[in-house]
Amino acid sequence: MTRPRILVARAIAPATLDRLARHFDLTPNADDAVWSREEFAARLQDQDGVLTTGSERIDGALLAACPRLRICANMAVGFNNFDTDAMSAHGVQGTNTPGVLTETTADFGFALLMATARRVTESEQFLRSGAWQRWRHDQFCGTDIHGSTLGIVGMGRIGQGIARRGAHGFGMRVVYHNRSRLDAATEAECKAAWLPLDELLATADHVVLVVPYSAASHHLIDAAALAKMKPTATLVNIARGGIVEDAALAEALRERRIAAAGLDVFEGEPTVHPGLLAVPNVVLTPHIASATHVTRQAMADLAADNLIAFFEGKGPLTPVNRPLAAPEKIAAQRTADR
Ligand code: 8YV
Repeated sequence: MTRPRILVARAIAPATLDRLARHFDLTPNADDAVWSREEFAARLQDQDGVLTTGSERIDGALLAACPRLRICANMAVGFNNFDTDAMSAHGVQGTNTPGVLTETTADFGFALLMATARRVTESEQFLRSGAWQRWRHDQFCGTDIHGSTLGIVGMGRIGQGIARRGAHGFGMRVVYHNRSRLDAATEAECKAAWLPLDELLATADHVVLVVPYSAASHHLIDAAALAKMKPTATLVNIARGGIVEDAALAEALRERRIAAAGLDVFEGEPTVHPGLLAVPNVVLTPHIASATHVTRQAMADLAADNLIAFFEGKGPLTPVNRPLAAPEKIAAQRTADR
């Protein structure tokens, strides 16, 4: 029996590569080389599956060029890099890595919130520059976390983790906005109350974005939304670039229309809007919310588990689409299974 051929698009944990190599004819990207879209498509030509990260775009054009491909296992909970409709139409399964990064990402959301509200990186830069001469009563005064109102936009697993930290750890009043309301028991556990977005923006001392990226959430936080926030408020984005209109945010920060922002994700990352680099009242991190050793290993493992389960015929563990039956893929599966 020939083994399925799997491409790993980026460097990942060696232990996971070893495990994958026991099941598949594996092509890793050991050097973490940067591939153009064309090169990626060329490398995918003869592959049955691919392990992607959030950086590889899988769309109709790519799938049309890779007829053998049957599964894309994303090592990320977000899967806005997948055109799931095109994948379904091409009979390609998509999977993601929910659950394993929830608490780690919620921890980081809180770290970024605290660093932003209490001006941690701005004051460190001041110290490192040698500018610190003496104590001042108003030096780097920020905004309190404890006892303040936390507004969470997007109340999935990670949003709920942030709510629990805020309500139970810091005595915050928690309000949230989500397409659908949580059930009463989850609201009670998170001590969180649903609000319309406009009201949340006007009420919250700290707004944390954890909503998935989609056409509906593109530029959800634009100049008009920022204008609704308190001038003392902080904004934290650990969701996706593109949910915030970075140019509008840079202007709002420069004009102190909101107090500060903490950003782990950016429109067009790794490029960062120059207006954000120019203002002091923003904490900037390079998309690291899930970056702990344990969690990145768990994400790689779950992506691998999805590939293994799929090719063992057990079905994917954490699917993100329902592929339509594609006769040529089924024929390919039968051939591979022989
Ligand atoms: C990943 C993420 O680090 O899981 C997600 O959706 O944004 C991050 O945890 C990134 O997408 C790499 O795959």
